[in-house]
Amino acid sequence: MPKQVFVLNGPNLNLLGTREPEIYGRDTLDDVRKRAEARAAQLGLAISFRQSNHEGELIDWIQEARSEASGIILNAGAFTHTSVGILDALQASQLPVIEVHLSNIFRRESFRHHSYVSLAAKGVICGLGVQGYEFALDAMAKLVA
Ligand code: CA2
Repeated sequence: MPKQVFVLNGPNLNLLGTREPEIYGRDTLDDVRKRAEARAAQLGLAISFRQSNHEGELIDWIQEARSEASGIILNAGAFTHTSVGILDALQASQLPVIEVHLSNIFRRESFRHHSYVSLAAKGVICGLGVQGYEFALDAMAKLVA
C-alpha cells in the first residue's frame, strides 16, 4: 500500500492562475494538483490534494490526516499568519509537516514574515512557485520512508 500524504491548500488558492500572475504564476490549482499527482506517483506516494477557504474545514482535514495519512504538505495561505487553531491541529496530528508557499513571504509585507505553521513544520519551502510542491513531495517521501 502506498503511503498517503495530504496536500492541503488554504484560502484564495482556488484563484491561482486567474489573477496576480506576477506573484503567484500562471498555473491554476488544477495544474498544481496534476503536477503533484505525477510527482507523487513517481515517488510511490498516494496524495489527497484539497483546497478550502474555511479555517475549520482545514482543521478537520488535519485531524483526519492523523488517522489517514503519513504526512501533511500545507500551504495555509493567509491562515499561515493568523491561525493558532491550525497550529494546534498540526501539533496534535504528530505527523511530519512541510510548509509550502508559492511566493517568497520574506520579500513581501512584514505581516507575512511570521508563520504559525512553521512552529509545527519540519521544513519550509517558499518562493519557488509551483515547483515547491514537487520539492515538498521529494522531501516528504524521505521523511515517511
Ligand atoms: O505564497 C503563498 O503561497 C501564500 O501562502 C499565498 C497566500 C498569502 O496570503 C500568503 O501570505 C502566501 C495567498 C493566496 C492567494 O492566492 C491568490 C492567487 C491568485 C489571485 C489571488 C490570490
